[in-house]
Amino acid sequence: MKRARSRIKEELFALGVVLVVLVAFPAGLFGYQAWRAASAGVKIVEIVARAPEQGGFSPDRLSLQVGEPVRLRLSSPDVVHGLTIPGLGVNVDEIYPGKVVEVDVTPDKPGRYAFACTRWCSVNHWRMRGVIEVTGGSSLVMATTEPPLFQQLGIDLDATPHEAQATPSAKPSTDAGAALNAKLPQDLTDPATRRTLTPAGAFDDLRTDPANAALSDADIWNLLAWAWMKDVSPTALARAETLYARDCAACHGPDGKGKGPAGLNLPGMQKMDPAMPPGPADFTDPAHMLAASDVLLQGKLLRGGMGTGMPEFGSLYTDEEQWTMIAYLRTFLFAK
Ligand code: HEC
Ligand SMILES: [Cu+2]
Repeated sequence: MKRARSRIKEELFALGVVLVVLVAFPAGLFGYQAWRAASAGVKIVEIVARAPEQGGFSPDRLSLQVGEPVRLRLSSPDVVHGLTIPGLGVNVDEIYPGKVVEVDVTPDKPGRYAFACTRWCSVNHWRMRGVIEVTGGSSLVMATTEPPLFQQLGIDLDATPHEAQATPSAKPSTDAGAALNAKLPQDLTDPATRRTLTPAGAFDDLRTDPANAALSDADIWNLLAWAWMKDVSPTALARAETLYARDCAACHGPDGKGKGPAGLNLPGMQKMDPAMPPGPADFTDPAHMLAASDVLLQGKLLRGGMGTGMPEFGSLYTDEEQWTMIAYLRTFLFAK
């Protein structure tokens, strides 16, 4: 009898343990989360990140209020994703399947903030984008954005691609250009003007100038490499290199030759004008790249290759990041 009773006691105890594990503990956790959220007055927003074929981010459109604290709870049911919301300073490198990552944000300005996945989660990764619409506050602080340079200058991004006539026989070198100690014309020293010029056009101008008679063609190319790269800080360039690996290499290739795995069979490529390149641009092709101004390249980066599958990066990169990215693209042709 006594024995049986202690058995019952043991069983009751075990049942108690099971109940605590099954009910009380999760309830406590849940309650804790809710309490924590409520205590901070934080609005919880769940965002599930799935590979684009499975729907990408859901939701991919969010509406938030200026000054409203929000806790984003990010999760993934499939593979590792990342999240960047550049306008709100949010960067999450890893959203592991089965784990929840929390980030707190309080938008302080109204506007449209693009967000994107930062990991090559599938060949369609570059489609994985979303937008946060922030309203409220004073509409006076709404950022007034100037139209991009290519629009101000009336440059047609889709004009027939031109090819440079003269191209360097070896990779121009910035160091060799600097070592020449030559005086650059004003339009090459002023970044705003230089961005509107093509390296090939600048070559023709310098070559026909009698003042440069003593310089070889290679010297002039070296001088131009230096003119294009001298104002770019190594730190900014290193940042662009990271962004390139994250956002561009899958299509344009780590070596810039345009043969990245995600660049093959892009939707819309077949339907493209036969005059267009058959895939992502080859940044190592001198005839093509030296005939493009920085403004043109930035324009394409801002707008994306319509119908070609190249996404736009205007909403993800700051102005400075855009220009240093273009400078980084030049390093595929201009060596140290
Ligand atoms: C999904 C694939 C894809 C991704 C990702 C991608 N591109 Fe492209 N890109 C293309 C394709 C395709 C073209 C060619 C069509 C065109 O010229 O518009 C192109 C063209 C360009 C051009 C125009 C070149 C020219 O000579 O006209 C630039 C500049 C460029 N990409 C830069 C970038 C940068 C920088 C990134 C990363 C931030 C990037 N691209 C990411 C597919 C991609
Ligand atoms: Cu992704």
